[in-house]
Amino acid sequence: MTDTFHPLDPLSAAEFTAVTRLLGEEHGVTPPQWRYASIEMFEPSKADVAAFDANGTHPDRQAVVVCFERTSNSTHKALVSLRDSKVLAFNHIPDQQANFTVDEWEEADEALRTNPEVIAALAERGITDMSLVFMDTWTYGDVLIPDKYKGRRIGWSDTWVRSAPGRNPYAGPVNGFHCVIDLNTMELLEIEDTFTVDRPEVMGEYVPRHVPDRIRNQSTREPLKPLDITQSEGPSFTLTGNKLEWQNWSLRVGFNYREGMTIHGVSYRDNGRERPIAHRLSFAEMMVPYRDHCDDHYRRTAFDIGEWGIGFMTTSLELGCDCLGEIRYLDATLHDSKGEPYEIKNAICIHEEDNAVLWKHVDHDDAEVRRMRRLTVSFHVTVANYEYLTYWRFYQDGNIECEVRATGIMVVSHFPDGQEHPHGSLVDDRTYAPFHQHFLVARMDLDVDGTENTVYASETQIEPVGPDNPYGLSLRQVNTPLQTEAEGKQDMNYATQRAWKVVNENTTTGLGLHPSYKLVPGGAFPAMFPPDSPILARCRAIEHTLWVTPNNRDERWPAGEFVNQSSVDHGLPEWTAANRSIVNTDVVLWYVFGIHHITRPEDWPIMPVDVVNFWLKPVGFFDRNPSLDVQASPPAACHAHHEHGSH
Ligand SMILES: [Cu+2]
Repeated sequence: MTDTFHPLDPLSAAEFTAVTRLLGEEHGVTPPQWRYASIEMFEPSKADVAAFDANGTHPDRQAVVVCFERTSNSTHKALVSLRDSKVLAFNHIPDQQANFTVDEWEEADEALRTNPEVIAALAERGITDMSLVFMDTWTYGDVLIPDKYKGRRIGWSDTWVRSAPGRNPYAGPVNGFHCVIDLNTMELLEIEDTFTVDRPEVMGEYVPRHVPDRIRNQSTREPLKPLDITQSEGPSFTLTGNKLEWQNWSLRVGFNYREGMTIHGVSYRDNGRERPIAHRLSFAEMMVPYRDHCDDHYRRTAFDIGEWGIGFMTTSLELGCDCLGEIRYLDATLHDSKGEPYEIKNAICIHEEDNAVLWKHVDHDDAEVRRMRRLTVSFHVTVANYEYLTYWRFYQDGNIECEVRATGIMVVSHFPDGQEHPHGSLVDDRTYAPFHQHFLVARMDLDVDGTENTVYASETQIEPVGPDNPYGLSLRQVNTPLQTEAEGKQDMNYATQRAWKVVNENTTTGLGLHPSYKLVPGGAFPAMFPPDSPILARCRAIEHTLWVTPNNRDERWPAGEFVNQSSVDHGLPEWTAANRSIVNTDVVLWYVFGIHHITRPEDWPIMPVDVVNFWLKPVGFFDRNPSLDVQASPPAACHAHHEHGSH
């Protein structure tokens, strides 16, 4: 087997084990007194990566670790050299909570379900079969933590009851019943038993055998005939280790506990010349505030990346269901809170897709048409009730598309007859789904033809009617360089169709232009918070569609490094307060988009995917259509050649 190692490869199982062994030996970081919240490869600098690519110089292989001691509730951060088998730093981080761990989530469910007080309180409500109960523990924002519990690592739980084994727990909310739990001791601190609602007759099942006959028998849908995707000669891409090459594209796939899949070193081979486009692409934060101030929902603001880690939430993909065609998978390796490694099989899916027509023209009798093929690199995460499916797609015309699909089960509450539910939509009998928003922050370190780039706001202006414009027709495209981080705070503008170009002004193309890639926004919406909201204070990153910062490897988390139980946003608002120059430098774009989810009956009992996307498109990067050389499909594939008409 050839050595495919690259310094950007994620940590291996052996490396996780080496890290925990060193921290155990040198600092006594051992379970169960300690938990490992996160272990991540400390990514080498751009210069170190470049040196490895140029001459094979190995940078130190390092891991950054967040762990916490449970008795003292103290968070520590460590840096470990794997090359030298040495702990380089081990520091106490005061007043910060590490991310939630999956182990805590599962242990809290177990602790609460077996707690005699919980059992007694649920029995009062007629719930006696605890095997049908599921206690789903959520995180807190600091402002919502009762004073008496300040300084502790706590969670609050929803209670859900399946109507029978195997049925959907999220169809059975126990409204007005929440537990507060100390996650270090797994001690029940409080049962909040505030109100009850008679359970309505709901149809919350989506697994066919649990959907009642009366619903299933209504269906007149014909079954589908098979649709087979075959690639008789295999896929057109090559995957060598984590390096992926296809149709002039070249990139690396990475993975970590927090961002899940990451994309590195994206370049395009333009007639033999390797041209960099992006150094690193990932999702750096997700914020999901539920916009309903009732007892059941006011604490429900999830930071799925900062608090939970969408790497930890990544699920295995299944051939023929999640991805169709000739697939290559990458497995991912992570660790539990004991620091022990485990594998997520088929965590990342890589495949080609046919996507209809790429370009076409019919000149009288002569048609030229090219099919579009795209390369899709994707991963899926399940965050308790919800799923996020993420796709990065690379196209033959130089476009890059990022698409996110949200699906899964909405959180619902029941309400008594005659009561209003002003902050959500009716989805079933006396059942509503609260409005909420899914804000995603994409972190994009673009390097368009090199690291030094300048970002321009690119907008269309209407020219007034006048002697030079008698019919009021002319449009002008105005490009404004963003020079400082203050100017880099940008919002969507429908009226001017604002987009943002990342330009390299240090080089020119054959047309004499400065090459650029344009961020074409999609799925953007305003934060919609009153400015003094303490919930907004935790994530001011969502106040703008775009932020631009000079690249700093320590600036990765837009809402701050430690988001669990946070009170203010220590990320983008603090960094950009320095108002650094962003001219002709190594810029990072932070793009805020997502889903403004005004819930619908059609989203229940399981939500068909809501799809949002944005694009990175070459603008003056190439001298002409770079897909001019895409070959025509073989004649056999284009039957019915052709009865022509006219336009
Ligand atoms: Cu939603």
